[in-house]
Amino acid sequence: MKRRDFIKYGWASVVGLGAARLGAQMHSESVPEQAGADITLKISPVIVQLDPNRAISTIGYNGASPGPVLHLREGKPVTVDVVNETDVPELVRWHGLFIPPEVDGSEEEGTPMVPAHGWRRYQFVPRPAGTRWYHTHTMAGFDLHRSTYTGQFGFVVVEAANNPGHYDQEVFLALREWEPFLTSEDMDEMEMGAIGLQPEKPAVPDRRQNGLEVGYRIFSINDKSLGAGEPIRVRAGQRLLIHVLNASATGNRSIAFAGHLFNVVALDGNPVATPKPVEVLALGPGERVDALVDMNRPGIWILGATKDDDRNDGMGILVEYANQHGDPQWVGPSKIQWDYTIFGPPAPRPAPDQTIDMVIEVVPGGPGNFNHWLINGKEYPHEREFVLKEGVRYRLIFHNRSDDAHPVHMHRHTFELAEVNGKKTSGVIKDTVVVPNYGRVSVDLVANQPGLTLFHCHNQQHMDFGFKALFRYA
Ligand SMILES: [Cu+2]
Repeated sequence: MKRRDFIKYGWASVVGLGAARLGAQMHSESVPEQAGADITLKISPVIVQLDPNRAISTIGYNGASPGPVLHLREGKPVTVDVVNETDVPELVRWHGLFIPPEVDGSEEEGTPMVPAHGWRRYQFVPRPAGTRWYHTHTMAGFDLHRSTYTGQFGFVVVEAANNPGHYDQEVFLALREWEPFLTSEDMDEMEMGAIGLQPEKPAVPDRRQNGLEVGYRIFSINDKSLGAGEPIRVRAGQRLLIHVLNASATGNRSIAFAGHLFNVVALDGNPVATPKPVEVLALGPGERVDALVDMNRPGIWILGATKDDDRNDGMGILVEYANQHGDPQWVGPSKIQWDYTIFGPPAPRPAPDQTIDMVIEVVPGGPGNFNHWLINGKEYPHEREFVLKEGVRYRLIFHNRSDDAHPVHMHRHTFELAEVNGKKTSGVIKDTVVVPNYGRVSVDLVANQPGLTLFHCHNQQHMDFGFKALFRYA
C-alpha cells in the first residue's frame, strides 16, 4: 500500500468502525421491542462502506456487518429476539456453544426457522466461556447472495466469572471478502499441508476436471478495506488481545502482523495447553484465534493477509503507535507454515472407546459444474450411520482424499486434537479443524451433548453440495 493510496482514501475523514468499538453499534431503533429480550437482532439489508469510494449492499445485523459484538455471561440465561426483515426464512447459528438443537441454529437439527418478515425468540444458557460467533446457517446452493455469502456474522464473547484480563486493549478482527463469483481457478490457498507428508494422497493423481469454485473481488477486515478504516492505535509497551475470526463463506486465510508476533493463547475460544508465539495465523472459515501481542516495535505497521493479492485487495488493517509517522510497513513472514500441534504437548492421547473413520472425497463437476462432496461414499444426511452413545469417547479420523483443505466443524461439541498428518498432540480443544489437502486429522470427542448434532465442512459451497452429516444419540 503506497502513501498516495492513503491520501486517496483519506481514511482520517471516514467515520470508521474501530474494531474495538463494534460493541457500541448495538442498537435497535426500528426493531419492534419484545418484552423480556436481552438482545434484539434485526436481519435486514445493509450498506457496507468498505472505503470512501466503494460500498456494497448485503444483508447484516442491526444495520451493520459485522453485527455487534455480543457479550454474554457464562451460565447466565439469555433471551435473544431475532427479527427477520428479509424475504427469506433465516436462522441465527450460535457457533461454539453447548446449547440444545432447538436453539443451536441448524434446520437439520430441528431449530425452527425465523420466518421471512417474522421474528423468533432464542433462549439459552451460554457456555462455555470463550470467543464464539454467530452467523446465518441457511443453504445458498447456486445463489451467492444468500447465507454466509452475505454479511450475517458477528462475534459472541462468552465471559467467564473471573476474567484474567492481562491486556491493555482488545480488538475484534473478522476476516472477510465480498462480491463472490464462480471461477475454474483453484481457490484453495491454505498452506497447511506443509506439515508432515500427505498420508491420504492417492498413488495415481486425480486428473478429473475440477468444478467451479468461489472467488472474491474485494477483501476487508471487519467492514473496512486496508487503509480505509480507523487504525488500531497503540502505545509502546502495551499488550494487545486480538480476537481473529475467519468469517469467510469459503476461503481459508493466513494473516501476519508485520514486525510483531502473535502469542496464541486460545483456538476457537478454548485456551491452549501451551501458548506459543507465531508469525502467521491460519484460519479456515469458522475458526477463531485469540492472541496476545506485545507492542514493542514503534512504527506504523500492516496486519493483514500474507497473500499479497488479498491484502492489496483490502484484507488488512493499520496498527499505529502513538507519535509515529511515515508510510505503513509490510514485512512478509519468513515462513507461512501453520501447525496446530505445537499448541499442546506431543503426548499421545489415551486410546478411545471407539473409532469413527470419515473418508472425504470429491465428485468433480456435477450439475452446474459444481463439485459434490462425499463422506464415506455418501452425501448428506447419512441417516443412522453416525449414532453416538452418551458418555462414550470417540476418535474421529478425517481422511481427506481431496486436493482442498477442509474446515470441518462439529456442532454443539468440542473435540481435542490427537493427530495431524501423523504428528501427535493433546490439549488443543476446538470445534472446527482444517484437514489439510490429502491430509489426515484425528480428534477425540466425548459424547456428552445428547441431541441431533450436525457435522459439516464450513465451506458453504462444500456444505451445500453434500459435505455434511447428521449425528444422533442412541
Ligand atoms: Cu470443504
